[in-house]
Amino acid sequence: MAIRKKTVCGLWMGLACGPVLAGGMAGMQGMQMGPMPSHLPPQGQPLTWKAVAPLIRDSQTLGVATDGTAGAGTVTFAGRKANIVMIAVQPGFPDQTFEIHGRVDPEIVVHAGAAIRLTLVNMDYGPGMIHGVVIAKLSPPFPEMVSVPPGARLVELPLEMPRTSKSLKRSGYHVERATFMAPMTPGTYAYFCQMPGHAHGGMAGRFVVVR
Ligand SMILES: [Cu+2]
Repeated sequence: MAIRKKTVCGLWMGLACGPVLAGGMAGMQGMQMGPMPSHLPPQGQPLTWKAVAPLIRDSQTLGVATDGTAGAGTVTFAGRKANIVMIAVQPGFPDQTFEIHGRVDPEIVVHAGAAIRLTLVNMDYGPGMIHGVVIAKLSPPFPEMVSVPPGARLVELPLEMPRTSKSLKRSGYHVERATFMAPMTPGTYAYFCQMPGHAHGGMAGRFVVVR
């Protein structure tokens, strides 16, 4: 794990659950939070490997992944409902990245007006390896501190603590999820981690809404 990341996260450890990092909670107002499945504990409590394993499998199977000529490929969610499961730093993948279908920071494609359930599993390990995700009408390059203009945010999953142990199967994992509607107007948005420095360091990708 990169020293730079540890430094950044360590500095901001005290803001782990702070809502202000990506521009405040204004975008959360009116957002519907999806209920957690009944077999999972309440949000904020780490999940066992047994509980989180189906989510990791969903991340690798839901949607259709394609490889482009450049970049990390695309994962397309067809239809009017999309169940998107993102992993923050899946073991074996680079630091400060999101994984879906085993692709690093892929472009995500959804349909205009689709009902989306977005889930983030933090699989990173180590002091301060805290991650969240915001989807907003922004485009790179991202500064160290990303500011989201009012009205630009589609959804925000709060920052989640790292996994609790080096041992994958003995560890506890934090999971957050939310439901939201994709915009009715096609366009290109961005998803990114709101931890200071992470989007700047590459923890970001394109979120494309198509008709
Ligand atoms: Cu992050």
